Amino acid sequence: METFSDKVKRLFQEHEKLVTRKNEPVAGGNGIITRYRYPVVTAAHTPVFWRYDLDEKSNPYLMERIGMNAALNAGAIKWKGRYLLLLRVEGADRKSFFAVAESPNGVDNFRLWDYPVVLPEDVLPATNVYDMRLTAHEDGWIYGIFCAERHDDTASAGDLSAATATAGIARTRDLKNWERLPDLKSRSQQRNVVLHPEFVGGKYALYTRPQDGFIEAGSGGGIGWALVDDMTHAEVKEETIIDQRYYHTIKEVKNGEGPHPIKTPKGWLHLAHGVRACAAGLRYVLYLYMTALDDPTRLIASPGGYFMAPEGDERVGDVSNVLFSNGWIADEDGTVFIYYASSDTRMHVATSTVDKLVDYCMNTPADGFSSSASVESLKKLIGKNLKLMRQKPVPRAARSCDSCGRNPYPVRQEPAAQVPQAISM
Ligand code: M1P
Repeated sequence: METFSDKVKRLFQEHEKLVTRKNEPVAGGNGIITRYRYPVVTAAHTPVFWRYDLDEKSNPYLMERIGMNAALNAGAIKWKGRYLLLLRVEGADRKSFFAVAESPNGVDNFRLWDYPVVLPEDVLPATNVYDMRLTAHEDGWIYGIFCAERHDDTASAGDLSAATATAGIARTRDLKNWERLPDLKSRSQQRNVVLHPEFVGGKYALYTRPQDGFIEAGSGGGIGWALVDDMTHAEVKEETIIDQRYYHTIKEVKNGEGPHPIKTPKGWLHLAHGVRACAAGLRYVLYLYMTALDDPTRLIASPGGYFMAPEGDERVGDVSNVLFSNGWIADEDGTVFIYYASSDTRMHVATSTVDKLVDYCMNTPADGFSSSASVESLKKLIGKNLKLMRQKPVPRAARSCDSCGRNPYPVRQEPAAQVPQAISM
């Protein structure tokens, strides 16, 4: 019979196997990013000693005492050569808190630090905190801005789900000891607030997301921008929208800045999420945009559509059909590690390069806001490609149907696109 200590040993062995599992890039894809086979962090990655009381006297059945539900929406930073995720861990009790997971290579072997982050509550205490964006600012501090959620006490009696969203602010120098600063003052509710890494005109700059209610963006037109004199008393006095929402796009209902933008020679590269509504509920996808180096509020590239959307198993979880990212790391060699959560349940990584992402932004057609505009973009690419294909024939195998050997594309019906001899069937 398995003894208590055998069971403990097994728990630790299984956990170790999970944490040290080698991750593998998934072959194929769209040439823009590479997904990885396994999630990088899940609730099961939390240490065994967080979940089990390992004392046989107080836990003779070796049962889980504190359940972990999800590990999601992580901020990210490269720190002393290691890849760190500042996770939002959600317990079985629905409370989220922050915890650091560290990896030597950015794609696997993420191991959580022994203790979760202890965030001082010496300001107005929050009921729930989540989705921290990390910014190593040029002032020398690492700032963490996150959503601080509290019950909306102005709601009618008995309404226990009414809540308010405010941007909580903390800072650290070692990711272990945190100083809590007063919440961001703002006329509206705020979620998805992110600190720009550089001073702009001598001021701190924030990406904001004004919203009328806890969920609804309402009159909040999109991703905003505000300059702040002092992070120890941060207040949004003036807010301008730099990336708008539009009807019938992937960001029709709301959008929000992801991690802080990456500085590239061609401009600031931004990762954000866009939300649309459908019969199945809200669908969250990721998109990119770029702003000018000399003016981070000036949009210089706005590729249409999503950059990443939920695929396969990513589609299902606590809040299905959601991709969300608030952390990425640009390495010295130009590799970009994009950390994203799927369906509010687990963390994944996808890799790309700064050059590829900039190329994607600069050369993906912008949203034309109508079906006919989309067809025009498509026609332009098709026309260009068919011309090229006539000049430089595509190998036969690439255009034939494996089983019947016939051309699967109806090019023969289109007189303008006569297939050249070398690739005709
Ligand atoms: O459930 C999806 C996401 O919903 C919220 O994001 P937003 O404010 O943009 O709608 C957040 O609660 C986020 O944590 C969550 O992943």
